[in-house]
Amino acid sequence: MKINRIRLKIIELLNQFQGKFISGEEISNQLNVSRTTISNYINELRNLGYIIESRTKQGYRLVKTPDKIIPEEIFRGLNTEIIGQTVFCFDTIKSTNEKAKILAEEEVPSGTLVIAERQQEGRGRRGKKWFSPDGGLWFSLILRPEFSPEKAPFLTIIAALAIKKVLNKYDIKPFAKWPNDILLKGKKVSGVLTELSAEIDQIKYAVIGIGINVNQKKLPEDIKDIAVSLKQFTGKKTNRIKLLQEILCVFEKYYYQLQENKEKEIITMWKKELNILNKEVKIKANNNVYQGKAVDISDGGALIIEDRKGKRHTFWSGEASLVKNQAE
Ligand code: BT5
Repeated sequence: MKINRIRLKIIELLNQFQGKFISGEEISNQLNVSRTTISNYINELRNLGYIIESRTKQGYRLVKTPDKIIPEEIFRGLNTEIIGQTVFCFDTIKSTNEKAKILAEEEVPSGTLVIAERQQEGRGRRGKKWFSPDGGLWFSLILRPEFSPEKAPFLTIIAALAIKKVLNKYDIKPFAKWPNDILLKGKKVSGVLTELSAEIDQIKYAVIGIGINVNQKKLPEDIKDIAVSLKQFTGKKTNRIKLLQEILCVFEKYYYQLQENKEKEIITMWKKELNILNKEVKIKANNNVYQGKAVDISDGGALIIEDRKGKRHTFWSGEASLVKNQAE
């Protein structure tokens, strides 16, 4: 489903008249389309889950907007220039990252958002499974950055920063273990998967996949001990559309900074948000386990740890865990 101009305008008008009736005639005049077309669109909206009351002579009244991923709802109130301005919404999809890669080959604009209610084959890093049932946010952004591939690690970092900053604003203080690992009380609430199509000196496109457990009351058996949703953590339901819009907006701000070569600023922010910094960690990478203190972020965005002998190791990715007796 893509944004439809008439559907968008009708939704906007119904919202403008919040709680009041708006006549079919007025909608049809404003949109310059027939009453029958309006009536068809109203029925389509009802099928999508909108509750719209209709009364003879008075017209239509919006009673309830569904808690659904609908492109026009994402677009309304989205305060960005490029990120999310083109949207592809799906009910069920294998993986938004996979779909985004196909779309990226088809020349869709940079900033395109691919989002689904549920994924059947959601993926984590290195072929790991990402459970994506109803109630979460599962989306991918297609980007066509003009910078060189060596700056790509920052894309994961700014995604993690955006998620974390927005959750901080919601008074949920997550723990960033690694850019792809955002935790609440030691359980994973969100993950990021960045995939790249690049030549040596040029990125053709990047796909940033973001998964957030939001309103699920229960999580699948396989992950229930290691994962958590915002609903389970706060006890409250979160407006997914609003959360998404805020993340996209903050992400865009950082993305522009990256385009303007302001990596230093990003590193400074990341150092404040990366909660394993200055802690004793174990890093599993390349079939080895390294232990040491997470001491710094390199200019390129990698994690630096210092082992007991004072030797420094640089990690671009891996599995991080805190050495026991340190709070997550
Ligand atoms: C990640 O991988 O954390 C990246 C997750 C990216 C998911 C998004 S959803 C939209 C887009 N489309 C996709 O197909 N993927 C992206 P990684 O760090 O490798 O973590 C994977 C591990 O997290 C799994 O092995 C499980 O242990 C755990 N896991 C799986 N599903 C989870 C969930 N819903 N919540 C928390 N943890 C989960």
